[in-house]
Amino acid sequence: MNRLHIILGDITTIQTDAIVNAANTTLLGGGGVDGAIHRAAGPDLLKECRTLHGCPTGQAKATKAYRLPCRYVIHTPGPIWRGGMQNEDALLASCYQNALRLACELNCQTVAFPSISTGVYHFPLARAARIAIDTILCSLQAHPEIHCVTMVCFDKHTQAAYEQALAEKEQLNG
Ligand code: AR6
Repeated sequence: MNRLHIILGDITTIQTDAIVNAANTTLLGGGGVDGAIHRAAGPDLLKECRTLHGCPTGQAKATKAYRLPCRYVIHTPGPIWRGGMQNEDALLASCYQNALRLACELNCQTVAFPSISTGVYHFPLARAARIAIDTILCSLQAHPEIHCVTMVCFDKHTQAAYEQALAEKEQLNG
């Protein structure tokens, strides 16, 4: 059974146990997908985020989802791209790994991710997609309790990059 799906869509509309937010380290909202999630969840999300006192890059913290059609929002600040020598690859992998570990602790069976760090944080898309796909597939093996992960891409260019990364991985594994 295929447990990783790549779709085109708006993550705020996805019915799943948890959605992941590409946050910043303050966890106090921002633009992009973070702004969309806060708008759709309503002001109580920000109230709960204030109690978390931020989150380091690559780590993850969960809140309730309020008006969103999911149970939890898992907030993870991705790395800002600074040329590739500042541990960006490992930090991006940590985001996916820690978000899925937390989802598991919260008994989530279905999780949706946006393309972390490839917007305002300018992580190169193909490189980010390969890291995301590798890390998600690896984490799914470690967590059989998670039934399915959906990568929710906001535009076709992003979707194509994730599909390409998954195809490369499948080719490699025969
Ligand atoms: N659903 C799914 N994906 C979306 C949505 C949506 N509703 N809206 C945007 N995206 P970005 P980052 C895509 O910039 O690079 C925020 O201000 C978007 O097209 O949201 O990790 C935070 O507070 C892109 O493909 O996140 C941080 O300060 C992807 O989500 C900073 O931006 C990520 O783009 C984080 O930057």
